[in-house]
Amino acid sequence: MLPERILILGLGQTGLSVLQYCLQRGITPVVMDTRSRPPGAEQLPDSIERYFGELGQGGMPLAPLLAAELIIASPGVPLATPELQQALAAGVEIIGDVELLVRACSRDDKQVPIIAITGSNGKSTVTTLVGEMAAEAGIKVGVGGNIGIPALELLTTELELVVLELSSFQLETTPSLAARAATVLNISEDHLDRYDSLAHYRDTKLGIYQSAEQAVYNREDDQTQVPTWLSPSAYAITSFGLDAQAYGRVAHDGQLWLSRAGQPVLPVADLKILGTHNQLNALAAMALADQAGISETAQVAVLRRFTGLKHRCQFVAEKNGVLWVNDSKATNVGATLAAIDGLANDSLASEPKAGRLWLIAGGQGKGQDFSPLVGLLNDKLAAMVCFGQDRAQLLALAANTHEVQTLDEAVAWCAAQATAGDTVLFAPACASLDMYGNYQLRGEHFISLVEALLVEAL
Ligand code: UMA
Ligand code: ADP
Repeated sequence: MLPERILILGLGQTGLSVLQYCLQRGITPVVMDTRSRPPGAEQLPDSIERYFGELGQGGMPLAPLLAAELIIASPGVPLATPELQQALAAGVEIIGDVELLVRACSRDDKQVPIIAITGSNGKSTVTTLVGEMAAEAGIKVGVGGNIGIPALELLTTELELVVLELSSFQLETTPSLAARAATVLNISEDHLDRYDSLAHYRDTKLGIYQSAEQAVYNREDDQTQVPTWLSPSAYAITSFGLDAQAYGRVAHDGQLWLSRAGQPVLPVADLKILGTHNQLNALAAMALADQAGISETAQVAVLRRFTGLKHRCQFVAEKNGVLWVNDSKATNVGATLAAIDGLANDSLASEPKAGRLWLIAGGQGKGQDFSPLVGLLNDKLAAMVCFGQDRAQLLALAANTHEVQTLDEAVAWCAAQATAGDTVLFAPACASLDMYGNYQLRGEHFISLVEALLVEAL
């Protein structure tokens, strides 16, 4: 049951979905957003009381927050915001949209199991794989969350399974999550502009295991294990990794296979997604799918055909023997490292690549430590071309860096340097928001620049 006095904090995609949810239940909420023209404002009925723009000391007016019984906060608004802390201290409940979905999925008369996926990288890939596996098995599945579909849009009367990609932001405001199976895929630096330390960011992600029936961790990354403060003995725990245990890999018939409990399931060579990080993604998806009762036949069918999501190590073109790859979704250093590892096992090119690798990087660094890129600059990269807001931090890493102002200049510079056999990888290790609306628009821009090179060549 929802209370009468609800305040939706943050409009945008999430706020709009919460608004619909409230209106459908006969409740007229108040809406607040610190942006003076938040996306979706034009869709608000005139009858809705609203507070837009930076009205209070820290951007939010306190009185409407304190007048609410329940605040439903968008993921872009940190729970640590002082006004929200004051509201909490005054006894106001604060939750997110995912919490509302979780409550709707755990009604006495209808329980819908939830598969919950977080991690620094690979979330969308694994979420999509599990969703497609469920659909292949004939299960009525809703797939959403941070992947770009607000959680409440998944609610239908026929729903049999929910697969949720959850960000650390969403986990901050989802206290009742009790997933059928939950995983933390990996932890590497990200969002340090919102969290005061890597430990704080990691612990927020580990909260996904809270009350899960099955925890699924990554044997290659100790930071993903169920921590002592969550009492690991209370959980059924399994794991995925590159050795032969649990969900892993075994040699069989002269090839390497993905395996379950040492039994071969699918030759690694049959996967169309590249790199060891994607083998880990596939294994995580198998572990989660098993918990959702999805048959091995359905799992294998999807793993055999899945070619990957757009903007993740996506082949764009091969021009004059130079391979151009769009990995705009590499918004942190961990993803960029994985992309380069994936290209080392490259089967995108028509010929095996022995040439040089040129990396285009830059954007908003989100407080990350870029030093893990130094080893690459020394050993694997011909050069890194740096653009965007935090390019100075990247340029300072090594001598083989080159400064440009825009992505247009970066592509033109690489086109002038690269010769047959080389690869140009756009894996920025940064968020796009300094210059683009989102990573998709940034990736589309890169693709259009590469396509323009092809036209010039005609
Ligand atoms: N904002 C304000 N003032 C407000 C409210 C929001 O300035 O009062 C800002 C936020 O700081 C942020 C932007 O507005 O910069 C958008 O925030 P939002 O909470 O309104 O976002 P939505 O449009 O509702 O989209 C959110 C997720 N966005 C964020 O977590 C920032 C989307 O994830 C998610 O797909 C969507 O809900 C549906 O669930 C995006 C994302 O960048 C893709 N996620 C981060 C990531 O993947 O790294 C966590
Ligand atoms: P997320 O939803 O967590 O951002 P995606 O599946 O969209 O994850 O992939 C984002 C980026 O991370 C891409 O650049 C991709 O190449 C890289 N990536 C995917 N899976 C992994 C993984 N398991 N470990 C490290 N990087 C990964």
